Amino acid sequence: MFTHIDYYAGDPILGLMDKFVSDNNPHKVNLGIGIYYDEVGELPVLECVKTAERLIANPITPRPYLPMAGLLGHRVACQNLLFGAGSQVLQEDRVATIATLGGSGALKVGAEFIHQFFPQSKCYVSDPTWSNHIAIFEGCDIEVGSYPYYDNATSRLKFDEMLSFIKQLNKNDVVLLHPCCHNPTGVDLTPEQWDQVLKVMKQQQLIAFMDIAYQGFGEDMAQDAYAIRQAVAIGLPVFVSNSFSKNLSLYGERVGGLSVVCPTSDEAKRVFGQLNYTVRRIYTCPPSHGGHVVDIVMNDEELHQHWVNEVYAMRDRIKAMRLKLKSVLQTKLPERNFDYLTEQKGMFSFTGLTPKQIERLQSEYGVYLVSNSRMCMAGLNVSNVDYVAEAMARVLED
Ligand code: KET
Repeated sequence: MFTHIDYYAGDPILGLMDKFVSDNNPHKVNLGIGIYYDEVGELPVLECVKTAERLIANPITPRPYLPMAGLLGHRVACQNLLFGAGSQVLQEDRVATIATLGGSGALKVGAEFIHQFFPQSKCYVSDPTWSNHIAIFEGCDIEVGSYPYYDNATSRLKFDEMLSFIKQLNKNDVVLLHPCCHNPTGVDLTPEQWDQVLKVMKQQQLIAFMDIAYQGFGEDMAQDAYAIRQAVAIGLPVFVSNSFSKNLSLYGERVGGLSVVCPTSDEAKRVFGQLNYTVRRIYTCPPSHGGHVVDIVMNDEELHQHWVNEVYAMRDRIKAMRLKLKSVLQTKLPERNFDYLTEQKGMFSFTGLTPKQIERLQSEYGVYLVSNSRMCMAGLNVSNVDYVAEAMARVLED
């Protein structure tokens, strides 16, 4: 009965995690999946989250279904973070926001919505992008293409090509953008470049879909949302998927949000209703635990500030590891240029290592990178960075 079903080859990122866990190499280092590990290689529970957990557990309360859109406090938290508390667009009630199952859930609900209400729209993703972007949109029967983004030869942005490509797209086509900490390359646009891209998108009447999974890991909370806020400022239709997996270290709780910025508050109501209905048809409502954590941490002034500081500490530790890895590699291989390691932002660096070199890192040294050469810098720490540098230098030398 099921023999016509193909075996699933596994996910290029999640599959790597399983392989890493079963590796017996005592020196193994996981630089695959985008997870932040602390200076001793542990997955942290943020202090602000611990406080929220204590409040939730005392007393233990009943668990009713949540509204389809999730908790109001969760939704407000997403809005304030993305658009700025008290911003004009929020005052005008023009943003429809629902709580979602992580950033992935937001992408899925957003893509379903686009497929239903803009059936002619194609979606364009950066080349390269997070592989699940393509899978999620194609999974909603949307045709996916790609726009030029990263130049392997120079480790830089192909900005002019990107801009001219976007200039020839059709009305209502969707352009999926990473407002900060581009996954997988770590190469972001400058504010001036964003201004130009968004202006062209507005002229062409395109739809921006901004996927922000690393807010706070690039520059700061506001600067990382620059592209989103600028798109709103020039009146571009914007979908925003945001994730709290990384910046609240709540990966398994599946917390995120989907926001759609509309021209009027009446349209925002219509969109909000249909987003609710989309959720109802797929999973009815989000789970409550993570939503409560988000609500408590984000909407209490003191806890919120504590959280921001904790995110910036994670960001700064990653930056320090970038510097350290670069300086060790530079000493070992002075003829090569490793500037890209400190120029790229967020959790990832695109190393340009070949599939063979990546395979050797894994089998000979237990150092795991994604096959597209992406390295998660947040897996480095003072105890393993020299080992990783040595392993990289060895495979680069041969
Ligand atoms: N968007 C981007 C850009 C992203 O990197 C991830 C996760 C997500 C959305 C999903 O967020 P979540 O809230 O977990 O649903 N990326 C890492 C994990 C993964 O592949 O699922 C990664 O790239 O390693």
